Amino acid sequence: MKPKEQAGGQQRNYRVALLGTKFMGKAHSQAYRNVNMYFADAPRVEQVVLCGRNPEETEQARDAYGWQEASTDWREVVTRDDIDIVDVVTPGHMHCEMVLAAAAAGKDIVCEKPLANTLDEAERMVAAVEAAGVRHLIMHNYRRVPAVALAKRMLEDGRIGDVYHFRARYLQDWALSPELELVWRFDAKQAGSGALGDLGAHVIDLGRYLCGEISELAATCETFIKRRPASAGSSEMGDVTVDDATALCVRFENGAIGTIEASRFAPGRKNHNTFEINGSKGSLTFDLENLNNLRYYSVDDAGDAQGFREIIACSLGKHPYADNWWFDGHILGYEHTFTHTVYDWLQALTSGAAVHPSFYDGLKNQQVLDAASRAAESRRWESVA
Ligand code: SOE
Repeated sequence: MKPKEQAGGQQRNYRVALLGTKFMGKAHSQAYRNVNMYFADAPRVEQVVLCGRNPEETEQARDAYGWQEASTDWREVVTRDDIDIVDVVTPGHMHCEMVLAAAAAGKDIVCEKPLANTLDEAERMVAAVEAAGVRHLIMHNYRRVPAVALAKRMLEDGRIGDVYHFRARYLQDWALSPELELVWRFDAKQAGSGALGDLGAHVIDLGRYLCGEISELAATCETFIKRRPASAGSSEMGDVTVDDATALCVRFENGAIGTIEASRFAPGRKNHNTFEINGSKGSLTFDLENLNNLRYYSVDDAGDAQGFREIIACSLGKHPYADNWWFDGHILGYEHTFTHTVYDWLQALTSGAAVHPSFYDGLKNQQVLDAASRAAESRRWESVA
């Protein structure tokens, strides 16, 4: 659906409804709020309505995040004529129903990762947006860390040569305490999976984005704390029904091989999304906990100066998105990646250019997640297709 036209056919604005108010609601809200301040050529964004479950909490979030209206009725909101974009940031078990409703209403759609809780849901979501002819984006924001976008550019320029390895880990440690209650992320009905879908989906997307499609994999997973308090401080216990950690061995269609790990049980690793790519002409390493930097090794560096270079990827005129922020070395953060993604999304909506990552990427990601679950069960190599 095209936004309201301004006299003379100019693009007027994109009116957004955001479904979800928690962590991702805040991250996406700041992107809509900031994109026009930092990206002068971005189409105008109007934060029209924020949807949540609890009226008081949703009203507080509306006020804090800068939305015009608050609602607890997402079904009504997605049908409104004054909404162009629906952005779904709720827990995974709500993604499918919300996306199907927004697609039926002809809205362009953003959805948080992973796309769905099951492969079947992901397939239905892709079919729905295709039938509706709407545009769609999955918020794999780490593609638009400037250092990651630089890695992509260097790979495309051939500076790393033929890729041999993609070695990635996404490690956190917030689930270590057995006292932590059964939040929704420990419930397969709400989250689909645990570390695999929450963290693994990110590194799978980076692997696909930087190295190509994954053809087959072996997997193992573990739930280290199998029962947790049903609610904070409760003596009643309940079952954890998702993985606390998953490890994959993967083969790419282009012949590269790799390992992918996702864990919430790595003490000291707070948001350690890291990869290393080794190729015929060099290597790249990245660590989200040091997200402005990309480390690069070139086989062409001669003599006693050979070694990994530390690139601070936020220099004007050199690095992706850098010209829209500050001067060289005035580093960026986690939230900027959402603003970059929203900017590129709005530009694509306006120009009609391809969006990445789209729900097609989300479906491919879901196929890898599904293969990983099958492989962990079968203890055999499983093909992804
Ligand atoms: C998990 O703690 C989490 O919030 C993920 O769900 C997000 O996708 C990631 O960006 C940060 O960590």
